[in-house]
Amino acid sequence: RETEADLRQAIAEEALVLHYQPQRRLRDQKLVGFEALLRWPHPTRGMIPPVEFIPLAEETGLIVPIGAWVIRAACAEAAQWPEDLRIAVNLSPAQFRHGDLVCTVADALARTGLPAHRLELEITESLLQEDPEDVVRLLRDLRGLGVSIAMDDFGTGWSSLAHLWRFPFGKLKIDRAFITELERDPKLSAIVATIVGLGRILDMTVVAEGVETEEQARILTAEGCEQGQGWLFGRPMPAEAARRLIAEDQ
Ligand code: G
Ligand code: G
Ligand code: MN
Ligand code: NA
Repeated sequence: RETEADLRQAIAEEALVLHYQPQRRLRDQKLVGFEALLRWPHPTRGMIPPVEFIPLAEETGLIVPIGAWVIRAACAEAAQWPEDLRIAVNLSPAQFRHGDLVCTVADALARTGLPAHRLELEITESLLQEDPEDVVRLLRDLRGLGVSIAMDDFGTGWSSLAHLWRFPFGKLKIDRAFITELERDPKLSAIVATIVGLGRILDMTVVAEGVETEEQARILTAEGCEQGQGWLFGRPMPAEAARRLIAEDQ
């Protein structure tokens, strides 16, 4: 198992990397952006996935410097892409508790020259469970910079609908759990249709996560879901592969 010392060393050596997973418009499969996903290429253990070290990073507070690096690196990469492509970055609750997140984001945009509207920050419902008023204030400050805020893993968390009323998200990402069984259970089509309807009324773009089959994409398109992300459209890939995909897609 990796230790705090290993992780500190990885940060010091700038050994962490970002992979990028494509997001597409369902109607015509047009590339609309990528989600940045953190990876730790370990000298002996191969590529360590984030589920294995983000909990450690959160416990130790290392997620704050790691998260700041992720924001900066993702913005720097996206600044090289065509102007119509966005970059989505995941945020941990700890990043809201410590450090100056608004300054970190503003600084990353200023340094990389990425226009704010091309950056999307993904949060999960667990964040809003903590201290809703403080968090909502911070989210408003972030939005004040011109970035958009997406609710990740939507539908699985605690009292989801209350959050939609509390804060104007730019995007709702329907959790993979709802998409996986979409072909087998019509109840799930109804749930997806309801989320899509909510998104339309509240002016939030709805994205389906974990789209793996053509049939899932077909059902989602029929329900009016706007965008998809998942293995059908592309796995998370290194920056150079993402650049090649962008070039092929133009
Ligand atoms: O590809 P996947 O195994 O990459 O990601 C697993 C989980 O790790 C997801 O829930 C994702 O939100 C989270 N994750 C990936 N990259 C980051 C990151 O840069 N910061 C945070 N806080 N979470 C991340
Ligand atoms: O941030 P979030 O929790 O949404 O992280 C996305 C996670 O989902 C990452 O671990 C990513 O590798 C994974 N993922 C992305 N697309 C698919 C997919 O089509 N199927 C499955 N099983 N996992 C996916
Ligand atoms: Mn995410
Ligand atoms: Na998610």
